[in-house]
Amino acid sequence: MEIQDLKHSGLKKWVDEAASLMTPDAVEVCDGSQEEYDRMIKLTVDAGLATPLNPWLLPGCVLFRSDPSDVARVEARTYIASASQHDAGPTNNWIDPDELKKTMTGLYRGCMKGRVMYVIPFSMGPVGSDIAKIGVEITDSPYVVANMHIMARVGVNVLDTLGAEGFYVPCFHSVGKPLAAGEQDNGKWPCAPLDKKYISHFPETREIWSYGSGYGGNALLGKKCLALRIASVIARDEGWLAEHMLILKITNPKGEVKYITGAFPSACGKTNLAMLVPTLPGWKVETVGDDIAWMKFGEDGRLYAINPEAGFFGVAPGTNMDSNKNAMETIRRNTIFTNVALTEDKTVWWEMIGYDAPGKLIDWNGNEWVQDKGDKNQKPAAHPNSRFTGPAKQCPAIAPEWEDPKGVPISAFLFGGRRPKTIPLVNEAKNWTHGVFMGSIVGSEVTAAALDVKAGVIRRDPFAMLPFCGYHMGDYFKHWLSIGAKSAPDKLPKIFFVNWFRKNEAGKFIWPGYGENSRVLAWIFDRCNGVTDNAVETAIGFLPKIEAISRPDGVSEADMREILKVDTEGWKKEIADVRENHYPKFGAKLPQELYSELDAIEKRLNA
Ligand code: OXD
Ligand code: MN
Repeated sequence: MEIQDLKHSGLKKWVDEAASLMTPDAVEVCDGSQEEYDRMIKLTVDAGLATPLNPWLLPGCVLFRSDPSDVARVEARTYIASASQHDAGPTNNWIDPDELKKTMTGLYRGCMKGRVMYVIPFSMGPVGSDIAKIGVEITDSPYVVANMHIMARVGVNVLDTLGAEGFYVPCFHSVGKPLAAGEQDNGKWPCAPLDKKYISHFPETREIWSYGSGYGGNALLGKKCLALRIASVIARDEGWLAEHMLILKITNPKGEVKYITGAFPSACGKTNLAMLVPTLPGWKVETVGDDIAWMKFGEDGRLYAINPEAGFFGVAPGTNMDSNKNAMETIRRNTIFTNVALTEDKTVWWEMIGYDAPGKLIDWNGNEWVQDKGDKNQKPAAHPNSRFTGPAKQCPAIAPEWEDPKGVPISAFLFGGRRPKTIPLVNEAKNWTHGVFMGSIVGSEVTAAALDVKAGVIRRDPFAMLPFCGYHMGDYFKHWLSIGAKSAPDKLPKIFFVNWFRKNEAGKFIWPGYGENSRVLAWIFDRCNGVTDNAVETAIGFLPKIEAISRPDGVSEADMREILKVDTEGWKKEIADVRENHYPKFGAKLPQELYSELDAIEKRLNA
């Protein structure tokens, strides 16, 4: 399809202007077809950027190795360029939008020389759903086109839905590496140096401008940029929720169904929870989404959620048949792997895949790598943030209604993080405001290996949205409180705090996690079903009675008492930390209701 075939005059003008600024050799409007996907992959293989994998063992799969400077989201180069700095808040990077556009226009000038400009019309959410939104990404990366085919709904039907005047989020993307006459990528992942990378959001005008990175959330602009940072602003303005949440469907032995969403900071097992295989007999968990949920009120006053994405962009290391069988089965075909290791028979390997490295590998840097279990300092073969991009429809646990345009009615919200101490296995909020308080103090333990901070430090990541909220987090808390006022308490989801990561004195996990978490989900299910004799009311919320959660092998009654008690001293420290270090960050925008919750819990703990 050509530019002149575009029926939306605003879109056509925008594409024309982008082409004059970025001066690509050609412009192509993407149609989302299999032919197009195959052509994109062939282009990258021919450019030496991709390796086709073994067609017998991993049909339709391909491996990319990115540049070592381009392996993850770059939060330090991510900007919320609202008109006023105050609106971006203290937790976002800010540059004046006019100044930022000037700088980036300079970078964009001529940036696609020697390349093709692809125009990708995409829908986040089932095409035509009232909750879905349309975006159009302009990119010079065939890798991005192929990934967007999997992660979003791409194609002509999106343009038909957009019509001549519909609303879309314009998204610019360039890898920032023009090619001179005759020059080719020749096996070198194209990107710009770190200090030239920009992942910019203009919340008032709903625009995204990305430059210099070809990787993940920096480049697949439907995901974190549109579905979270820009959508969170639209949701605030329109009275709905755009959240960093998985969506799961759970069915009890009687065949009753509930839908639950959950927000956990990155690397706390959201994808694993969304695809969990229950150990509790008779229970079933199915997947609706693993990373993002958009929720709007239905006419019945309940919140309905859709998964705006169409694929999973999951972290490979640690994914194995025990931790996530459904993910492993999803990625057996038609999957793009990035920065994992390559085996001699052209399959993939990563740390904690469940078996030793089979022979000589090529690591994510393209070097030969032989596993040496004696060498504790051996560099990993797969980058710790190496990824698979796999189609959601290939997941054996995908719920049949995952693409229902109406969404699914949500009964519970879970919040959680890695907390070795204090926070119990599960705790139900007393009411909506108390639940918002719990979401606002979400934190997770970081390890010294991952970040340059002391091991054991808890990093607060409210609602798991810290890197993804497109406006001031104090206003975001206020928005959550206002959502609670829009419906009757019995229509709103109940709110729970969960913690699979409690450790004993010896530093060992007390709770086995993974499929055993179904025992906790069963208790949550019953609470949502109106069961009341399975809980006790405490200073911090409703805790399960000890016998209300059945014990997995290896967990003693004393263990259960430990992880289901109110650790009064620990909670007093928690409250003090929130009061002294966390809430003051948000200044006058921190809603008074949350300080009142803090006072009330403190009073109850001291009673
Ligand atoms: C992700 C993240 O990639 O949260 O989903 O970092
Ligand atoms: Mn995420």
